Amino acid sequence: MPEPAGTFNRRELLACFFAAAGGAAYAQDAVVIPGKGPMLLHNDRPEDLETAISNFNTWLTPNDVFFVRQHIPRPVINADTFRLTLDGRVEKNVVLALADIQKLPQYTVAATLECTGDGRGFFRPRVPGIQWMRGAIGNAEWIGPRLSDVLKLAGADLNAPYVTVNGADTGVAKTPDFIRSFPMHKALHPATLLGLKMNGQTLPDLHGFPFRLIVPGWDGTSWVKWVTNLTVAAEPNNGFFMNPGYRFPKYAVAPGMSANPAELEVIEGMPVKSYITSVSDEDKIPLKPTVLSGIAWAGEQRITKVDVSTDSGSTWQAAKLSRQDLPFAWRLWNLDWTPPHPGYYTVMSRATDSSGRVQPVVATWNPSGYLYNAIDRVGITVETA
Ligand SMILES: Nc1nc2c(c(=O)[nH]1)N[C@H]1C(S)=C(S)[C@@H](COP(=O)(O)O)O[C@H]1N2
Ligand SMILES: [Mo]
Repeated sequence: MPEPAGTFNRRELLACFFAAAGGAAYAQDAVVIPGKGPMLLHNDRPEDLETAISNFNTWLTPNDVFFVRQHIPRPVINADTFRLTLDGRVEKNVVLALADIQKLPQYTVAATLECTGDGRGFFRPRVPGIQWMRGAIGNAEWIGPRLSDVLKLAGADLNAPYVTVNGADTGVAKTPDFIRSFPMHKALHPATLLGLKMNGQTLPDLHGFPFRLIVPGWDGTSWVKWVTNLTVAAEPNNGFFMNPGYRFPKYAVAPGMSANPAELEVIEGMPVKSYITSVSDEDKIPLKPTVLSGIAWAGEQRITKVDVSTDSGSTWQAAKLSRQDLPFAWRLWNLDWTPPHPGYYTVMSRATDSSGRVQPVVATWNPSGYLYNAIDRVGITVETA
């Protein structure tokens, strides 16, 4: 059996281990999750699985190594009896089966899905919660009908301000039901889908079979899996996962301090961010010409530039960006580099987007550890061949 964490570097593993020592459920032994390849295990019930950085060298992230995030145990789904109910501000309540969703015109959207807590493990002081490092993210091609076409089947009031979405998982013990609301303008966006397929395959159970929301450019929390209810509403849902969950301070708070609840805002579009993926911490590479490469993304914006430094940020060089430049999907970048001499190097990547946002040197600390997006940094040793 493959070592599930074998492709993680020591820093990532240690962070995970220390997080586990802090109380989170963590199995030391390899657990094989059906349908998944080697992943870093944060929790096994429900499954919270992180992708190893070495899987980010391709534009599409294969389904079997795509990260998984669940708050409550995964529902048991029977495709034949699964139903989606549309209600609230609609002409008539409608109950739909999988076949009804399959009959609608199908669209393909490539989009990066990133958990709001991706990179939480980097925040200092530490923040409670899953200590994701770089791997709570992936890029996939999603296929399904537009959410707007689904809403129209019930004669939804498209001027209503919100759509509330519930999935088949229900609350257990102290964890409430996972319900999210989002503004009608995003629900009606042509790239917002009810996804049936992921990278050409039927949506896997772990990723929301029979269908999940695809909300390009927005944080993973909005991408509700196993959707059972769409409610057209005048007000956003006020359950735990909308308030106080998944909110970000309007004004930055001092690290370690709490935020004023009245100044917490719902998270929507994601920030600008990049990773170095061709090398990881503690790698040793030979003294010869090499190619540094990685990925960059920016929520609802486009990536316009990635700068790379091989001297701890003293000087920067523009990397080459892949020609493939689609909204909502990450872009690959690379830079030819000939190390001038042997020794230790700190390699950094810094992305800029179409709205002028640039990755910060220090990510904005916040009490829930969301939206970590500091300049990426990897320490490697160049050895005389
Ligand atoms: N029904 C339901 N949908 C959900 C969740 C959940 O717990 N239940 N988790 C959300 C969060 S926080 C994230 S980051 C993404 C993760 O999607 P993935 O597991 O397909 O990678 O699903 C979202 N959709
Ligand atoms: Mo998430």
